[in-house]
Amino acid sequence: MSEKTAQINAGSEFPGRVAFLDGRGDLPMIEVSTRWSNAEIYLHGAHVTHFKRKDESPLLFLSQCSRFAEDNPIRGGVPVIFPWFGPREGLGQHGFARVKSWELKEFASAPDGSVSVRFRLPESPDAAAFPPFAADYVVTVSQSLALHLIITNLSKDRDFVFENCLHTYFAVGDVTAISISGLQGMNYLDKVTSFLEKTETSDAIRIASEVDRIYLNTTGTVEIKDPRLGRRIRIDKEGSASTVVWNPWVAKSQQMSDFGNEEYEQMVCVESGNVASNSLTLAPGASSSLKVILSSETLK
Ligand code: TA6
Repeated sequence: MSEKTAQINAGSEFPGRVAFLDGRGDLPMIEVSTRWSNAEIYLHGAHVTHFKRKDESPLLFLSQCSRFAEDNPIRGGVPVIFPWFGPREGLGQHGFARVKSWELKEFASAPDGSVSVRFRLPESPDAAAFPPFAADYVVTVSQSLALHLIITNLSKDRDFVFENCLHTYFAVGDVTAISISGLQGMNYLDKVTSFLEKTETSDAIRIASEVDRIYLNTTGTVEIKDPRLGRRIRIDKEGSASTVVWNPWVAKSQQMSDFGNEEYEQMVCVESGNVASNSLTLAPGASSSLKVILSSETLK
């Protein structure tokens, strides 16, 4: 496929650029450039794999060992987890949305120069067990990265029960030096200790071993302070009651063939969604909206 570049809003002061390219594994990829930042999004999983502000290092971690192939999830960036989170008897982990090729519906640039790209999950046999639904995903690239997942229950008579999660992999300078705030006092299920329920006592969570926690009933902003890269990452969200914090550490890293053995040192997942006891039930015709805004600033 040749490069097709659409100069959108040619008349506006800050034209945004959207380019259609052959990405890794020859998977179709959209490159978005704005006056502040650039991003890369694969139709495969509607997967944002790269976001970088002009004055900073990349915000998202992408494994050097990631596969870029149909039916395989991409390791890094922002996997879209839907319609279930975690394992499910006889089915793949973390739903099927992340391994499907989404349809590009439209892209547009706002007068300020931010660029939005909308995707729709095509119908698939994998969804047979669920009521009919529509899944739309809008990625907006500007000074920050905004991600908006809209699920609509198209059934006339069945409730739609599902989980969703934007499983963001953040790039960090040294995972042992970062601290995560905004979850103090929240209850969480600790997957490392067989989902034992615990309460977070710290407002500066540190990573010094495998961490895999589902924080429940938490709707607030979470921040990652990264002294090595000299920045604070801010995760604002709407329509999300769960936050998942994950770092595979040493042993799990060695078990993952699409992840480097030392890469755990450069990443942390802080994920926003509705999982476990926070799963959603949509009445016929109803819609849910999960919105996450990822931004960063230099540490003073
Ligand atoms: O979100 C954390 C988690 O559920 C971990 O338990 C770990 O399995 C991670 O997701 C990655 O899952 P994946 O299926 O992408 O290997």
